Amino acid sequence: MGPPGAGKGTQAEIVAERFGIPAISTGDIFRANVAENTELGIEAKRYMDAGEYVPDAVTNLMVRNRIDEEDAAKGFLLDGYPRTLDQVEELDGMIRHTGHRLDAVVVLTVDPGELGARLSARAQKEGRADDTEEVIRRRQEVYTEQTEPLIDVYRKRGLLREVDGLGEVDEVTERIMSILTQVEES
Ligand code: B4P
Repeated sequence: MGPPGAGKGTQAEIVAERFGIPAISTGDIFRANVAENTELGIEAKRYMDAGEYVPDAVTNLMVRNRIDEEDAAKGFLLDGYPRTLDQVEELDGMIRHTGHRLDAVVVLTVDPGELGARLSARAQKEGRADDTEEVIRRRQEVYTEQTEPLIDVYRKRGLLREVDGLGEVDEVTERIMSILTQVEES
């Protein structure tokens, strides 16, 4: 978890590879569908371009199908999911069904000024439609309203691991790895 631009996607890919499990990024799946112009992509694009979350029903079904795939049987890392309280409950139900359990919830914390700079840089590099100044502001608001409350939910469950997301990508990775290695050993 973490606000837009915290580096979730960047870290998720590296960390999942180290553990030999798939990184399941809802943002990436939506973007792939947008690129292929699928029905899901057409629906998701309307929300993403406005900085809003894609409706829970659509997102939950997509994740449910994805974690049922064979490569996720031994475990997976979720990037950008859950983002709402409804998604938290749905995920609980999904993993009860598959027999997985949540080992840890990593939150990347980054100063808001740095987030803006990162997303503007990404806008220039990748040209993402949701990286304009106005949409970035809306995404930050949506995160505060809908996703920040999840931090307390997972803290109460004893699963939360807060990681400083400032610094070089490698430094952040090592911070995450050292925490997750302790979780794995306990
Ligand atoms: P995401 O794709 O999850 O996008 P994000 O929050 O903007 O990015 P992230 O934090 O992963 O940042 P990144 O690593 O790229 O979601 C996009 C949209 O999809 C959402 O707004 C929503 O509409 C929809 N969506 C996704 N999941 C959903 C859900 N569960 N429910 C409903 N809707 C959903 O890093 C950002 C930039 O920083 C990159 O350019 C990177 O190179 C740079 N960076 C990373 N680490 C750095 C570091 N340490 N130092 C300097 N720069 C760094």
